[in-house]
Amino acid sequence: MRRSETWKASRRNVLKGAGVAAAGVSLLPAGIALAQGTAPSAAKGPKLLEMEGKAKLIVLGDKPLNAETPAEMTDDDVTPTDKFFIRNNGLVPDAPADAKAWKIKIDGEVDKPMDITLGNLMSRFPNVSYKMMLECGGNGRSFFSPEARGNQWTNGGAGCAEWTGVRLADVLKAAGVKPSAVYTGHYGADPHLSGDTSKPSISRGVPIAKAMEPHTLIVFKMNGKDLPLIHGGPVRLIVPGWAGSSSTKWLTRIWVRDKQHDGPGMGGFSYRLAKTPIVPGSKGDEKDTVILEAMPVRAVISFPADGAKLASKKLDLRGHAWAGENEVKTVDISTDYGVTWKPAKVDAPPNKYAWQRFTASVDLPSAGYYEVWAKATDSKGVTQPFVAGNWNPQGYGGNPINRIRVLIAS
Ligand SMILES: Nc1nc2c(c(=O)[nH]1)N[C@H]1C(S)=C(S)[C@@H](COP(=O)(O)O)O[C@H]1N2
Ligand SMILES: [Mo]
Repeated sequence: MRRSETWKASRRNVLKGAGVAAAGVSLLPAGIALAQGTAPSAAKGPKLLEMEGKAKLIVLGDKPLNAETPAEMTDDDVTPTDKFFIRNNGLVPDAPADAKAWKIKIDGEVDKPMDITLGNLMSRFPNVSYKMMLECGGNGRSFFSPEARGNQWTNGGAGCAEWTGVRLADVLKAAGVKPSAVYTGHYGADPHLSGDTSKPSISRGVPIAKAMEPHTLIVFKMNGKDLPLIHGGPVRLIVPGWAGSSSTKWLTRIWVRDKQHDGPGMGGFSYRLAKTPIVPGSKGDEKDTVILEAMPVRAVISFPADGAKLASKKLDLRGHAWAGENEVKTVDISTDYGVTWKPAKVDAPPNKYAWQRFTASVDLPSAGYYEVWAKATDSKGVTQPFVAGNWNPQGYGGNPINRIRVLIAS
């Protein structure tokens, strides 16, 4: 049995403990966090998703629906569709009666604007499949102190599925990209939260170079099956390695722009980082922000579960690590609160933008309480900080070292 017994009275209590995140990452020592977890208000625990075809993900919000994958549910090399996180900004549109007749418009800075059906798209352009990360820009937000605005993702706003589709570059080349093209603007069919269908719930885009990258796909299959409605079916974009918000679900239009796109989700503090560090908790100035593009380096332990009670001092640790545009070079493990580190074994990714499995054999010196920390370093030498740094009002880029707690039976 892969899942380990949980020794805490209730893991949920810990999840809900005042500002204490699931993986125990907090400014407080974990022992204190556990004690706080017994607060009466915490007794209810997180709400778990009840949806056909989906596992019991942790619901972060109902309207719009947002749900994250608990770390111990991320142990698969390819994230099964039922375990994949959900992030919506608006409402879920109705499923079309005929998926193949779904239309996508390509217009703006192209020689031959087109309206192409999904059926045509599938047959006209080469179909390709890659295992690629999709990660919400807000993943890790809960680790910021003071709290940043938005869904309090721990590390579960990320997954690596196998996506099948056509290259956006092939479609744009067929439309003839003009030299004036600098950015894309993406639109989906989901109604705004208000129910107003004339107002996009979100409309982001990417620089034309990222749109033309051979891994940026218009996708119609997830893990070999028709893309489910909740994940943007029948057709969506996957812009791998970058904030998930540009991977538009229910894709209806790609507007090729002669300037940076300015749809909802491009301005204000949305998907933006502070250009120069600002005081945590301060208001900040929109003018001093830059667009969040690639996601930062992160390792997440998938086995054992946080709070596992283990019989042996020797544990076989597993997890995944990824790094936006870059490859993960090393993952290091510490069992003494970051004083000493030992390298884990890191597998090569099956293709660019896939997460990488790491494994480590950890020998703990005695029975009792331990924390196991995992830290990834990417091909550029960039590693994870001990705490979420570079605070910004909407909490992007929070990627502190991953921590789990284990209790070794005596
Ligand atoms: N049309 C549309 N596309 C969207 C969104 C949305 O609200 N509407 N959410 C985006 C965000 S913020 C993320 S992180 C991913 C989540 O995709 P998933 O729900 O399949 O995990 O979809 C992106 N695409
Ligand atoms: Mo997102």
